[in-house]
Amino acid sequence: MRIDVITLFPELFSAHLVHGVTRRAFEPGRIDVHLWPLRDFGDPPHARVDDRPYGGGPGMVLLVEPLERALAAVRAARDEAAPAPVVSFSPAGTLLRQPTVEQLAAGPGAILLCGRYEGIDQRFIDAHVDRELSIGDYVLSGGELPALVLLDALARLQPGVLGDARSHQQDSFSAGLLDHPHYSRPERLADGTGVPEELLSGNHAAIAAWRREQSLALTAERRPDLLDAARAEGLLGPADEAALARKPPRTL
Ligand code: 4FV
Repeated sequence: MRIDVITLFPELFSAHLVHGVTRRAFEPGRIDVHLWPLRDFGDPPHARVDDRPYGGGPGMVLLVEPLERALAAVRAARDEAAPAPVVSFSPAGTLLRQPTVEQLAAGPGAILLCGRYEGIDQRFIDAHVDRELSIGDYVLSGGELPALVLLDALARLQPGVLGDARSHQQDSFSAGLLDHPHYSRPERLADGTGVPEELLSGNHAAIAAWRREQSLALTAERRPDLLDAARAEGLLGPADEAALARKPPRTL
C-alpha cells in the first residue's frame, strides 16, 4: 500500500514511522509512506502557500495553486492503476471510525492532505478531496496529527505488524465492542488488590466468557450506541443478550 502525505511539516512524521510496534508497517513493501513538503510547491518568489481570507477575519488560508501543483506531482509519482482517494482532515469531516480504517486498509492507499492555519481554500476541497475526516470535536493547529492517527490505525491492520494477529482482531471496535480490562503481574498488589479469579483459572472457555461479559458490560455502560450498532450488525448472540440481562458486575 502507498500513502502520500502533503504537509508543511514532514518532520512531524519521520519519528512516528520508525518507532513502536507500528514501525514494521512502514518497512518497504508494506505501507510505503511518501512525504511531500507543501513549501516545495509554493508560489514564487517566496514559496508562498497561504494568504489572507477573502472577506477578512483572522488567520490565513492555504492556497489552491500550490496544493494543485503538489497533488499533480503526487499523482505523477503514483502508478495509479487504481487512483487513491484524496483525504483531508477537519472538524467538519466524517468522524474516523474503525470500519473506515479497514476500508482504507483494503484499498490502493491514499493521498493525505494536512491543512494548516484556518484551513484550505474550499475550491480545492470541492474539486479534489474525496473524503474529509475528523478525529474529534476539537480544533487542532493542523492536519498532521489526524494523519498520524490514521497511519497508526492503518499500520495495526497490516499483517505481521502486531506480534500476534489476534491483537487487532480483539481490539476495541473490531468486534464492535469496547475491549475487556487487562491484568498482568503481580497477582496481588501491595494494597491487596487482586486479579479476577476467572483469569487465573486456566480455563480458556471461562476466560473468554468473562472477557466477553466485561466487554458487553463496559460497552453497555460507556457506549450504548456501539451496543445498538453491534446488535444491528448481528454481532450479538443469545449468550450475549443473556449476559447483558444479567448485568455482570464490572471489575472497573
Ligand atoms: C481536525 C480535527 C482539526 C482545523 C484547521 C487544522 C484543524 C486546521 N482535523 N479532526 N478535529 N483540523 O481540528 O481532523 O487547519
